[in-house]
Amino acid sequence: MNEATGLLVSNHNLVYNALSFATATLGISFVFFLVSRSRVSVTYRSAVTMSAMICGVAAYHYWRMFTNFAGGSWNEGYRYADWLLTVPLLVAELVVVSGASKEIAKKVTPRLVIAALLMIATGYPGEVADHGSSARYTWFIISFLFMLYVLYELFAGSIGKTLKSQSGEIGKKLNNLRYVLVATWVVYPIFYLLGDETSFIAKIFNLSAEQSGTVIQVGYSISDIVAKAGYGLIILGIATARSDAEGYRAA
Ligand code: RET
Repeated sequence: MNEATGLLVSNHNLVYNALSFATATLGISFVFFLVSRSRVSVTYRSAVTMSAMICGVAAYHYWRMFTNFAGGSWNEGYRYADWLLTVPLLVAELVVVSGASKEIAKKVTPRLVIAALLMIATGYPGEVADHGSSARYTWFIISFLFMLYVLYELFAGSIGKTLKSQSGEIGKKLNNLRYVLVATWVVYPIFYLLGDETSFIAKIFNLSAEQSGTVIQVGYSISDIVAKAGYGLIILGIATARSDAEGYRAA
């Protein structure tokens, strides 16, 4: 048993390593996206800048989480502060590379950003509520509805139609981007549920309170790496392909 965190040593080490790994991966991704900006034309540069911002902000928060955890304290607020800043950027950069007209982008971006903010803001009170409490499930459902709205826009709304209407290599990449977004987003509510040992899903796996606490932290950390750095790579790929197609040659 680790005296500071109350976790079994093996579980403590797993969370410690996941937080450390995420700090390093996101920190180096920040540098990578910064230096990659010149590979794309001015039109798409803001998307790559956003990837750098997302990874930089996240590296800072992971560093805070890692040092806190290593020192025996924990504040879930760091995660949510990180998501509050990064998740709206993730949806905004998708619009930049989507090929949507300026009018559509202007209309849809604020809607997507606000829905993403509300999804995170309403998830937080549930995350810190007592395990098994009705507050935990009520906030879950409210937050989930905002997530469904974002997915609706990406599949059926005007951005969804713009993404679907494009052919060739870029069309294929945009479609992949959309599916990567769905796949990386849906795992968060699943880890939220797994993190409460009284939930039906944690019971299926017979998780103890300690195992639940480990699964949620390791799960969120891995998901963040894929949803931030991995997703950023796909965005960069699309931005590069669009720049090439428009005749841009990097210096
Ligand atoms: C919460 C609370 C429970 C309900 C739902 C949630 C959704 C979280 C999501 C987070 C995405 C984070 C990303 C971070 C990457 O940088 C808040 C866990 C629906 C979708 C993509």
